[in-house]
Amino acid sequence: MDPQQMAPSGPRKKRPRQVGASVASPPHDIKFQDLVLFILEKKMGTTRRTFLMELARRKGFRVENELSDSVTHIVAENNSGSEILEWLQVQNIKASSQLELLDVSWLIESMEAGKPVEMTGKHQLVVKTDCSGSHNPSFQKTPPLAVKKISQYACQRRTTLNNCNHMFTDAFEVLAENYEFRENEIFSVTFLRAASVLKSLPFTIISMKDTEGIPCLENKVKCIIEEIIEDGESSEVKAVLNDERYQSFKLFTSVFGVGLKTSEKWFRMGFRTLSKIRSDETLKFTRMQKAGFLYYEDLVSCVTRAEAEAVSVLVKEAVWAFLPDAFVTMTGGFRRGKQIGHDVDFLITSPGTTEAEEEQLLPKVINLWERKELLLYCDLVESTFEKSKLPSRKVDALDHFQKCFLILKLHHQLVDSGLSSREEGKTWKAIRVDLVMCPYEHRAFALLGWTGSRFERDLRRYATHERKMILDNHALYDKTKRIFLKAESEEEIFAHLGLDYIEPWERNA
Ligand code: DCT
Ligand code: MG
Repeated sequence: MDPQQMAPSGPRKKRPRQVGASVASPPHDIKFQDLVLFILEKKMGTTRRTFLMELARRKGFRVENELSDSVTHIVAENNSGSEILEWLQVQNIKASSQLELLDVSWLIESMEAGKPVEMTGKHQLVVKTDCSGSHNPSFQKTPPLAVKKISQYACQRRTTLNNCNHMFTDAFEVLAENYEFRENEIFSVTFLRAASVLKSLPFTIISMKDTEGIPCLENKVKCIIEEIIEDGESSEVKAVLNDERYQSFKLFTSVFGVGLKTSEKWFRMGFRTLSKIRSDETLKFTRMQKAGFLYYEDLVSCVTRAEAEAVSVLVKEAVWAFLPDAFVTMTGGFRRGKQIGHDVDFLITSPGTTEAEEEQLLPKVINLWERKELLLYCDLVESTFEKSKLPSRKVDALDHFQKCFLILKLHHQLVDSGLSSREEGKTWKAIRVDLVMCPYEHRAFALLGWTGSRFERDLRRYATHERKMILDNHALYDKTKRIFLKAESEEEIFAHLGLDYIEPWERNA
């Protein structure tokens, strides 16, 4: 199917539907127009929150699904005023207009009374002010707050692994991948950006009203959201999942070393299964693809955190055998708190080493593993660092550090003390491991880059468009001042860019 045909051609025809109310519940009359409530899920839990929201609505209260400008009161349970403020800050919501923080006891009493009861000190949640040196902590009334706009840049949003919008983001990721397979980068990026922004939301979208004010949601994206809200699924996503080309590309690219070009070729030749490809004698495979087929089962089954930790021990042992002062940091998805990954990424750097020592480390490590018969595949890429001084303008470009792409043999007994049950016979699992060696003065930039995810690309986009700076895995260049800005830590890079610091586990955009 042509990518153009895959795109929805315009807004979907609408069915009569309640706008603004939860799709799951019938509309209720609002009796108390002056109050707009938002019930905080934190420490309360989804079930209780949903129950209270429904009950309050039935009693005539206006309860919003999300925190918006119109909200006048936040209702929370087991949270102090400071905790709510902290939560608001994490959601990127800053203080500015009038907003009250109330304990759930006020809502319960009000519902019992059938009308809002007076808000007294016992209901109002207070925020501790700075009380340094004082034995008598002073309190202030809830400060004014207002909802801050959600940024179009992922680097200005906090995106943890706690995704409340899986239903939508999974759909967008399928569509983005399909467009990528069809080399339609624009549409692919549209859906990836949409997925990224929804992952940062602290609430689940349950009506189209919830999408108001959210950036990166183009019309074609909103059509899919609307369809999922109404029907529980998207017909376009369903069609893609059943599409032969999508299924084949998905299968072919699951082999290490197989990209879009090879997949296209195999698809055109009429291949649909890996077994047919493997057994075809006319096909030529690269060394990478041969390894990909050889260890296919192991490599498609994701790397667990326990396996990643076991690999980390191996890497540290090997690196420290040659450079005892080296820093070895697990980067990639595991540094962002993920429990599984497709590989394990490590950044290695060492203060006070000569260039020659640095250059020799990865070859020595590889050699050691080869002697120990742990090396199943290795591709060492030499550093091209000196040749390019300026940060790259290409946001997707590879960096110039020396690195190696490996497949290591990880013995089961090294993982979880070998406790978990395994298939009989084979005593190890093949694991993809990437090692990057970077000069010590560039470690902060390399760490930021290799921690990922797409977040990092948005950080570069932000630097270019909002700060007239160029950021890459090596450096940050200020085009206005024409200088490189040094940084010893990731925090310093954020500060140079004028951004609030975002922790690695908040970078799962
Ligand atoms: N990276 C980079 N430059 C590249 C390739 C990758 O800076 N040319 C960064 C981005 C993410 C990080 O390195 C690790 O890459 P992956 O392992 O592909 O991603 P991941 O987030 O670790 O995901 P997974 O869990 O699938 O390994
Ligand atoms: Mg990784």
